[in-house]
Amino acid sequence: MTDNKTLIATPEHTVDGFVREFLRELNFGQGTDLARASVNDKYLAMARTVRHYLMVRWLATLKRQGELQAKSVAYLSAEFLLGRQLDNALLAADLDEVVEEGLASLGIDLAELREAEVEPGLGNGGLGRLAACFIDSLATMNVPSIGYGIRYEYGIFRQTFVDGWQVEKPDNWLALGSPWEFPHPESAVTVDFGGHTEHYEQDGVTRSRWVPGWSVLGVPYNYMVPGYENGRVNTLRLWSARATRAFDLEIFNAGDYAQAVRAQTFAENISKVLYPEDSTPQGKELRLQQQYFFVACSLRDFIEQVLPEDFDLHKLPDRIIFQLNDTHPVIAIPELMRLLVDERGWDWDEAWAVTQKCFAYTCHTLLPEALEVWSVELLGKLLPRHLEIIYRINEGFMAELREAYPDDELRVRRMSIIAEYPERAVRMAYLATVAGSKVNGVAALHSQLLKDKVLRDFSEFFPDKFTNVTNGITPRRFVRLANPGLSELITSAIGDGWVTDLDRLKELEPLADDAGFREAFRAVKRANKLRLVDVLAERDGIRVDPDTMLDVMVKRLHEYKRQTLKLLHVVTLYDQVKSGAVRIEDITPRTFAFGAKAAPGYRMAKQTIGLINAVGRTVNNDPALQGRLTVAFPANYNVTLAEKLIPAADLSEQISLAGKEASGTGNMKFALNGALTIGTDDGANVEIRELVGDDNFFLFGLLEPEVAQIVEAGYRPSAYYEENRSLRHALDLIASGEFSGGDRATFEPIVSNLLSEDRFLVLADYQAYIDAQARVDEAYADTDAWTRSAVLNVARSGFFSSDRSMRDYIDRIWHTYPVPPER
Ligand code: 9GP
Repeated sequence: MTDNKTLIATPEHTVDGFVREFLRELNFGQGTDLARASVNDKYLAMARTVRHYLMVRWLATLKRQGELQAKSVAYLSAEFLLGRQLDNALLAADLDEVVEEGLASLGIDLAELREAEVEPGLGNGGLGRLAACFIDSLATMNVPSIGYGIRYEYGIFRQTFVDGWQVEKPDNWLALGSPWEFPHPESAVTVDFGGHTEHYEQDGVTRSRWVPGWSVLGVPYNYMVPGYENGRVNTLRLWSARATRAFDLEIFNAGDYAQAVRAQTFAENISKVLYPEDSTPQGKELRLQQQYFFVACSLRDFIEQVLPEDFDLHKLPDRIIFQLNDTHPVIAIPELMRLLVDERGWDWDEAWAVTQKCFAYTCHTLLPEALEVWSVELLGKLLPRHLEIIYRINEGFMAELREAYPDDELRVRRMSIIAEYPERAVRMAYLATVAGSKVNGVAALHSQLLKDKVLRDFSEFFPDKFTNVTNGITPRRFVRLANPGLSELITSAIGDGWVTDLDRLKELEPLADDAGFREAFRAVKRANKLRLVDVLAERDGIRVDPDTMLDVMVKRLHEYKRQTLKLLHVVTLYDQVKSGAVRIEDITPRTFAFGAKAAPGYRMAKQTIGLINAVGRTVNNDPALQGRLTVAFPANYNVTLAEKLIPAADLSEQISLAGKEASGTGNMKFALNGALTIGTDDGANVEIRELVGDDNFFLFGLLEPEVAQIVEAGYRPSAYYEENRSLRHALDLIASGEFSGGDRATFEPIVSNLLSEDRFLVLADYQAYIDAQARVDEAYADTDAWTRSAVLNVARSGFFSSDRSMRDYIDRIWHTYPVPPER
């Protein structure tokens, strides 16, 4: 498969081969020798060496893709939350043993070098991690595809706690260099902004052109996306913003050095930092710049670099489908129209026909406030031609609607891409729905609610556009790598085919009744807990007792996810013991582990973090509770920590208010690693419960239609407070200053919000949750039955592989075909 004349062969897959290559990298790449090398030197040299083993596959993949010109998927996503790269690369190249042995022969500990890798935090949470799982599956399944996104110089902030309050620190992940990226400044693309539009006559037709006000350069950085042991390496291309030369030279020549530097900073700001969601309005303009920046680069790249020079763009839908990951990349739609109509001189209608076939849109939310809108004023200022194009798309759409609903002007206005109130604004989800070939939700319930509620008018008008693809997670990272003990156990029982065919986990079902297997399964869980105990001690100075039930809630901090509900459970237990209502010996020893970042501008979420830490301080320092109840809240939850926490968990908390969590993916990771779920009937919990069975899932809480009814009837949270004694005690305890050194003001906003508004019905679900937790305690007491349920969770969760999600996208939306590499 290699071209002998121009390709250097892959280094020998032996310990000696690796050591030779590693030392060469250390000497020639890092410019040092073994005696002098720092840990970072060794890490960088090792990572580059590992890269060499994948290089030939990467080049071969690109060559074959170029020759075959098969239809590709371009996954456009503002976030790719990759996690550490080293282990994934070692796994893909089947190199871990060789590298470990080779390094050991030089007196180097692979484990130490692993810790030198800084995780690229280029995403906020589930949405970005999903994108990373999807590109892993696409590579493993040999699907021609490319991921396009932004190379943020600073990823999601590093969370620290000061007196229990969240303090954000910059995530300077590139400070010591990243060995996994390949910059290509020579292939930079120019992206324009601002200015005005002009209209002119040509051959009797009015045409438009954009006269931009300023430009920046987009420099591509390529990352390898290796398939699992299949000889394929796909590409993730992330764009970094630079000042154009013309831009700064002009000013520089005029002698204003400071201004030239300012201009450069201004341009480079575009890819400077990942925006935490719910951020302040000041960030909005920059965010729109980021969105347009990366899709403009990506479309240009695909059309001008990936496609052959003479390609007839009328056939574009045969070569590409751009999957829009949420609304962030939706501005790509008017951009493609502009490229075809203004730059290539096409008719509007022929451009529209092609564009409609090139995009599909995934919606990831049910919260109306999370559906992006851009004010017409801002869009007009930054992208004047795109605004005109959006108006024209809307005109055509409105005309169609008026024809379909001649007597229903209200409906027509409701469906307009342009909102009139509270300000004139473009509704990006509507634009994506009108222009996209398909619209999908990310779990069965979510897709149904999109059709019935959020986009109801649209699903009536375009009944065939709407579909579902339930999310998934990659079993390579989240089982095979994160849980080596479980992986070995599974493989010893059913062989290793499950890594790429997760449905095969079903073969484990009979083993749930095998006492020996259950014993081995428990031993794995315990080893994972001991591993976590070490990690938390080392990383955070937190002590965890491995003999307690590990009850975990890790996810972004948001009111709808209801971290407060879990906290009320902790406070209730504390209250019961302190008041003597329950004897400490009668409480199941539990460690309550939290992991969550709050968006810096989201006050209630930050308050909740403060409260979790305050309750934790009190509970952990109370001698009466020692060893029975512990709160562990390590700061800066990220993918690397998730990989240690999830395999150790006994109980997975998925307790969002029904109808609010689009899917969740953490819920899938826990089930696959043998934790039982306590959860509401929400998002993908619904499908998890259906598959693992009612007996192996602790369901509680209001159902989505009940929530709607209660809200409609006028929800009064204080009524629950008045009627429920233990709830009243828990809230009163928080309000009394018990957890804040007697200061009643500190957590007053949380309590008063719960009592007066409680938008996510925490109080309404409180008793059901407490009762379900009592069922958990009861079940946990029967160790064997609990293990049986845990094994069944693993055996029945194969559906949640992101490989299956990819198959569903291919069948329902993309209609592409795998192209296996030449062997
Ligand atoms: O909140 C959803 C989460 O439920 C889902 O699992 C994830 C991936 O589909 O997307 C999240 N959505 C966002 O982060 C923003 O829409």
